Amino acid sequence: MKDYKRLLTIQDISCVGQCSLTVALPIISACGIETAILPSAVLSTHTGGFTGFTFRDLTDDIPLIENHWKKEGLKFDAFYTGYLGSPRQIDYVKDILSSLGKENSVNIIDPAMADYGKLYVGFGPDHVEAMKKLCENADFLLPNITEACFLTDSEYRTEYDEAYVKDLCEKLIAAGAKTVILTGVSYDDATTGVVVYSNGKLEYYRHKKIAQGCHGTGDVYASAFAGALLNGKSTFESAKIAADYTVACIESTIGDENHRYGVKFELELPRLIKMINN
Ligand code: PXL
Repeated sequence: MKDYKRLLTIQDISCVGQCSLTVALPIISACGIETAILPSAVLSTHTGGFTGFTFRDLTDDIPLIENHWKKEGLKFDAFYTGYLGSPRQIDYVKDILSSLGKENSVNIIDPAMADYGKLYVGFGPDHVEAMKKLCENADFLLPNITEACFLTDSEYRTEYDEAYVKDLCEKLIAAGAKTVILTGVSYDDATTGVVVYSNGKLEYYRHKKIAQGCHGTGDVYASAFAGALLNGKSTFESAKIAADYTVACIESTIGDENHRYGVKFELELPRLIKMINN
């Protein structure tokens, strides 16, 4: 019988916006992984570029759901956490990682809270402090440069060299993460890439940079990474597959001026599955 893994992903549902759960559930499921969800909040849209969005906080439901699952004896092979709505919610999530994990369960943590040097709307320093504690538990930590800076109290720079990047990774490892996958690492105008850092070794996968910034690409990346990793791909191969998939999703979307809130990740799912099965 084919190995069949069960992952729990905890993040919000942004009803429209192609990010968080509306991206994670289809992508990871398409990779052949049973994907349970724990919605941290329900928003009418994501918070980037939209105004007047609704926000239903589900923090109080989290321990109730956790307790039910505990009674049912449900356990997970892997966890993938993304955007979390409040520091209290982050504390609950930390508890779930220890109470509902199997012996060798894998924690994939995307500290989705900031980009372009700034925290997302509604987040402050208390959110960063809570997220630091969650990240101590990461087997795989997937920040962008902005998030890595907030998590390590480092200066955010738009121009940097490998020494700066290595320093960020080392600080994240010193804080408890086992492997860091740092996204959006760009040393020139034409290319960007992903750094994989663990056991003192830094590897870099460079790929094409597409000028237009699209929302939700961090979530698409982390979901594809989780899907590849749980299919037995190595960390570097998973980081590379996720990067190639994300670039393809952006390329499928650019040029459509009405579609600036997310990427058309659905159109590229066959490509992702092919790379995973290769
Ligand atoms: O893609 C990250 C994300 C997830 N969820 C919500 C967001 C964002 C980014 O802005 O607003 C609600």
